Amino acid sequence: MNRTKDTARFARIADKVRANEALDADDGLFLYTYPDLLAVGALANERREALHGDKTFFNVNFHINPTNVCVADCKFCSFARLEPDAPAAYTMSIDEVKQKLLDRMDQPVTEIHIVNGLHHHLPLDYYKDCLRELKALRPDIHLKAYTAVEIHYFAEKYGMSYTQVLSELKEAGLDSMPGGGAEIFAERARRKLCRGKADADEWLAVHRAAHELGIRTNCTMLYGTVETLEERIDHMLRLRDLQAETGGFQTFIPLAFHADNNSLQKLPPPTGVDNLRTYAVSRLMLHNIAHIKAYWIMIGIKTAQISLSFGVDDLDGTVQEEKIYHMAGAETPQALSRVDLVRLIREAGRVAVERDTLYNERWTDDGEALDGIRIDASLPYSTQGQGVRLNVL
Ligand code: V47
Repeated sequence: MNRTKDTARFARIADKVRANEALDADDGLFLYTYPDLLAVGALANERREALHGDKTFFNVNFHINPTNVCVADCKFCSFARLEPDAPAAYTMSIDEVKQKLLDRMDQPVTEIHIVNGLHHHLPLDYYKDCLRELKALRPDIHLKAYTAVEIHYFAEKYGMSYTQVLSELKEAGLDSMPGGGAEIFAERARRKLCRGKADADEWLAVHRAAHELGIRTNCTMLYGTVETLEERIDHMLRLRDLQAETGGFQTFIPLAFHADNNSLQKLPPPTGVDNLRTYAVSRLMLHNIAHIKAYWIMIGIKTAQISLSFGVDDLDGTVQEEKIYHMAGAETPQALSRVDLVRLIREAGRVAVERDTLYNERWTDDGEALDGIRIDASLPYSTQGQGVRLNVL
């Protein structure tokens, strides 16, 4: 390796980043293989600070997965059950879905994240009723619901266009969409991972249709399975192209593969270096997407905290009742309180900002108390409200 030449190439890329120019695929691959991880991280951090300063966003949310019954046999998935009567398959009634919110009516929740398996038989009304009934209970709550893969499935199953499905769901209460189901766009890898479900063009077309209806969406990339670095960069570039067209993506969330209880169990998990580098490269490649989120549930609290110096500006939220990753072996807690999140962010030298789903700022850490609770940075986080004190969410 020619170090002098490499340093000069890195400096040229840094100039492009500082001028907010789009990096190309070769630049992305270079950043993925450049030996000085901290230099790549520092460049991503520079970009993060140019966009957001020290602000680090989180929200108060929880997840509902109304059914895990799914026709798709994705090799990386530990959550789905392929038949409605398979062991551990479940489908909640609308009343059970409502109960999830009724159990939390005293919490300052601003968002519910709703994702399902692709159920064989449920009518579209089931998905609309979920939204309608939750909105009836808490009209102010933001419903971030249904992935592009679900919308594509509904469109095929009920003979509707993406726009028709999305319009009906919007009318029933859908406010925005999560970024799941993107996996990795490259056809070669997708065939091995999730043959038969929405392909890259279909996933992107659903998001385009959502953006045209004014529905903001997130985007993700599942990494650490069978994909190459070239395929990761290709994935980012396809997202960047759609963003240039519509501007509808809010945040990009790299998702590190978890191998327990699925058919890819033999794969080693992504390393700490790979995780941090992927956050940094994402920040640098996706210059037109405002936020990079580290989903602490999946990456672990420790790496999530460090990622705040590698391009990340968002830690998702309190979460509560996560199933998809915990069934795949995630060892993180089921929830973090607001106090925990603020302390983790403060300790990383950043300023915690509680946001709503659309990144309107609701509360900014001024070093003082949060809702009357003194945030004590000298206590280990587990002592101060780690999921057990959900009343202080
Ligand atoms: O689409 C499933 C991934 C996604 C595994 O939009 C796995 O705010 C790793 O999209 N190992 C669902 N990854 C989660 C998701 C998400 C999460 C948090 C916030 C948002 C948002 C979106 O999780 C799936 C798939 O790509 N996934 N199984 C696994 N074993």
